[in-house]
Amino acid sequence: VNDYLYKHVNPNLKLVNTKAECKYDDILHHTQLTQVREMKKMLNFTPKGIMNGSFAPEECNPAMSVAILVTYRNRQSQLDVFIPYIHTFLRKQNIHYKIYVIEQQDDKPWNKGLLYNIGAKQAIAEKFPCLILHDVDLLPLDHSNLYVCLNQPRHMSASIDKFRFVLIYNTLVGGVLAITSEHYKLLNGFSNRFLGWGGEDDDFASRISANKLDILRFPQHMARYTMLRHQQEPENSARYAIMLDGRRRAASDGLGSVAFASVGVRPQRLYTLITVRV
Ligand code: NGS
Repeated sequence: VNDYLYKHVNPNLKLVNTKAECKYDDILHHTQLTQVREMKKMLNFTPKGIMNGSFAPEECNPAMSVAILVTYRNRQSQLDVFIPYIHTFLRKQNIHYKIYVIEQQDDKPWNKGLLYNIGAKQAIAEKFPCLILHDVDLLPLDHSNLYVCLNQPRHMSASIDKFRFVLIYNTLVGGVLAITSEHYKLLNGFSNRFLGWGGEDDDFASRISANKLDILRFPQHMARYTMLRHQQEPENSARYAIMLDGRRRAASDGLGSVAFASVGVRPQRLYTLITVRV
């Protein structure tokens, strides 16, 4: 971004004076600095107080219990950053939370909606009233971005460095989304039919509006995230066609109709792993 700024400065508009050039690095890289600070803390990371991916504050009664659902396949290096980072972040938020990593363990097309439905079923069976659907490549930068559910679904990652901290479209719910278990059930969860990258979140957004729910957001400066770089799953070329009859399908395709070859639940210290074969 800095290079971009310098290259595109119009020399004719420059003020002629003796002052030094303004520097933008500190401003532009502010979040990166935050990230570096957090990364340093991660190096000293200890799993104190965490069991099966779950943590509750000792000194007070948390107002909310939250299940963090992280869909995942084949990105070990990101998981290695995400898990200590998010525990470090969440342990300061005075909430009771539990992290579930839902891993698709086959080479079939990526089915994120199905993975979320399977994770949600487990979290709901364990009586979590609030679900936070979380991409493994997004790290929250602002401690004011509380990981709790509100009375309407809340899109938490409205401001991502990859998109220069701008919300790319109003109905976006992908990235990080907080939704009560009640609302998740009301919407019949995600469609299970989106195979490959893209569209399942937009289909979920249309379920939200079909059920007359809103999408809430905190102010941009509280909703900033940095995105870890990675290769994207292959695009789903059929996604627009599937979205077209989304509303008609919503009742028959979702949380109530998950189908899979096998599911296993394996508690580990830092997260509960749910393995899925589609
Ligand atoms: C839209 C996709 C969404 C996706 C969003 C942001 O175009 O699934 O981009 O993607 N919708 C369709 O493809 C229909 S991102 O660049 O953050 O990976 O979430």
